Amino acid sequence: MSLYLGFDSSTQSLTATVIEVEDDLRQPHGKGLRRVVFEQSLNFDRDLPAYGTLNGVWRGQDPREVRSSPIMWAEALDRMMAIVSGAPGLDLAQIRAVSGSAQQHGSVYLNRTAAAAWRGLDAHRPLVPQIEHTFSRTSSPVWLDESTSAQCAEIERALGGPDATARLTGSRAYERFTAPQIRKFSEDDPGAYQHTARIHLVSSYLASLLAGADAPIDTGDASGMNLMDLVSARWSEAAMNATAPGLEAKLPSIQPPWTIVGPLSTYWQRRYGFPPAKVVAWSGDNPCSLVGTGIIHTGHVAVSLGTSDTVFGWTAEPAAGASHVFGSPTGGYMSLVCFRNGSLARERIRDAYGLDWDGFARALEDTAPGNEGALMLPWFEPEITPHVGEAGVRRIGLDEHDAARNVRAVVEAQMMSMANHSAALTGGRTERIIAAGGASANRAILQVMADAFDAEVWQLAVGNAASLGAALRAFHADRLADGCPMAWDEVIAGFTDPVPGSRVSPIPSHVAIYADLRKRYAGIEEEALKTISRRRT
Ligand code: XUL
Repeated sequence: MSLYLGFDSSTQSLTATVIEVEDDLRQPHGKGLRRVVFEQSLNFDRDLPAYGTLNGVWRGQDPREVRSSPIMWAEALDRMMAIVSGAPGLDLAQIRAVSGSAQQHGSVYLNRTAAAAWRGLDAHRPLVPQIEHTFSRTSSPVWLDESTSAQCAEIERALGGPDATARLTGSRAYERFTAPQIRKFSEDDPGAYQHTARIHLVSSYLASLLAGADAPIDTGDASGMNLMDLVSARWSEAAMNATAPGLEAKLPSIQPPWTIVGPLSTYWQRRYGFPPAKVVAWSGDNPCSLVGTGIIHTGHVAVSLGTSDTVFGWTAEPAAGASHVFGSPTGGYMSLVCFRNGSLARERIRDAYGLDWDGFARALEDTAPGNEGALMLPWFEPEITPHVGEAGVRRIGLDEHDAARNVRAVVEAQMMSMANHSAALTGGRTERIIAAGGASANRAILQVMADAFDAEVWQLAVGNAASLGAALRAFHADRLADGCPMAWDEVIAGFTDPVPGSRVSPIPSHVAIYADLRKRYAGIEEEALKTISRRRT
């Protein structure tokens, strides 16, 4: 029996998942016992209140600036390792490998003392006091940050425009991506930038803490930076030059997602009794979710309904039209479209009309598909897809006082927008959708999804696809390192099957309504975008 530990350091919480895999190598792979034996989360606002975050982040005077605390993430990791070590029935000695997932794009700025501090951690003292002096910047910009539009424009100009930037790095320059954030930091605080010896992503920073050594950035998370040449999987000279001076020396190396960084450092072994398990490179939450939702072939996509909503799929080649192309942890590419007004927008509507989630679902059930022509553009916050720089909700034929129709309008808008903007991921032939994330428990929402996409929707059995994906990546890398590589189908078997009987099928009469309405929605969206850009120029 082997255990694998996966983490997910997301915007609002840190989750740990432990999977158990029966080691009977006489059994064909995938046939032995496989199960999740531990899953627990720490919520940053609730469980680490001293850091004063709201929904896991700090907002600056300029509301476009959104940051968080790398020290808080470290404290959460320390606390979670203590919790895992004390979990009843978990035989720590059986843990063979550990990996993790982290919110993408966020960056951690370290001074010259960091590497030595990680190497020399004293198991008799907690982690935080030993690392709090290792930062050249004590806050980390995260993916919700929208403050770098000027830097995006400059980087795109230097790289030959948005399309050329997307061809080179997998995405055009986006405000939340790491390169524009690094550029802004180097301009706003050149002294602190100069004193930065290392810039890590959230993923590689936490892997470094576990291994007590400077961890690489994996190809999956590196492709969310606007800095990696997507095809060669190396840092791009041109992108680094377009970003900030002297950057190359500050970046860790890029390595494949199955790289073993080293054993768990003696800090974790002596303090909590962990074995010297392999630390496998961490990756971004989206690449990890691709594995954790079992999306390893084309034609299937996952829709993750979280703080942001994302639609993603696996493609052998970068998909034209995807807003982002990342390296997939399974080889090939992960194409993803990200919508910022996900749970955020659903919660705004729920709260504005004093509903709970049951009331929200009832409102959906009580209203007709198509909402009698009423539409909403749900840009409660600036939107990533389509790019909308300034928040502003638009209601078309929709009475603001009509709670039920506003509920339907926000969900229909989200599903139609996702279906329209993700068509390139499957060439318009989506066979199956795996629904993940908190709101996927709501079958009324899934019915709108099935109808708007004209595809079967299945619910995912596990709670946290990203930390499960991280545990599965640890399993895969461990077998590979031990000379018994496994195909990915075998790695995920028994872990990522959807909930039996959870299928939500599209209803043909509804599909017909949405086929028309999706065109109308696209037209209204296009008109709104024109007024926004006219106002800007
Ligand atoms: C993807 C994105 C988010 C974050 C946070 O590009 O910004 O999905 O990874 O989950």
